[in-house]
Amino acid sequence: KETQADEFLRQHMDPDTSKVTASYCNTMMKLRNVMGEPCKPVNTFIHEPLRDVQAICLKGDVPCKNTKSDCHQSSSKMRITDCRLKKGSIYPQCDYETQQKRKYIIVTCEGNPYVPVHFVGSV
Ligand code: UM3
Repeated sequence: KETQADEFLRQHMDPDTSKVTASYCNTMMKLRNVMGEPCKPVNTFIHEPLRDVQAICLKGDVPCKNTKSDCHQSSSKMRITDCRLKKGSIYPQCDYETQQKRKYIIVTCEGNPYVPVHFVGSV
């Protein structure tokens, strides 16, 4: 069974990509099987080395907006791509807008080893 840590890798990690094209999100959301039903409204891919993303868990505690999880914010800006579902897009034709950004990212971490399990957002 896929662990939450593995699910994070599948849904959010793409370290080897630096430049993305307009079709990146439509390709990746399918390839990584992220679309869900209904279409997942927002999903972010991170283009940084895995060790740098895992390191976020070890420092940078920040308050979470929801109650119980432990949130951690990156100490530097990271290269990310936000995939946003276009208006009127209906499953299974999930059509995504691709937006490349450099922002601080916030993740929740769990387990031993203590690793990212959810992407919370970027600031
Ligand atoms: N989400 C992103 N990027 C954002 C905001 C939200 O990927 O900027 C995803 C993360 C969550 C989901 O999925 O939206 C609900 O917040 P996850 O828990 O599977 O990572």
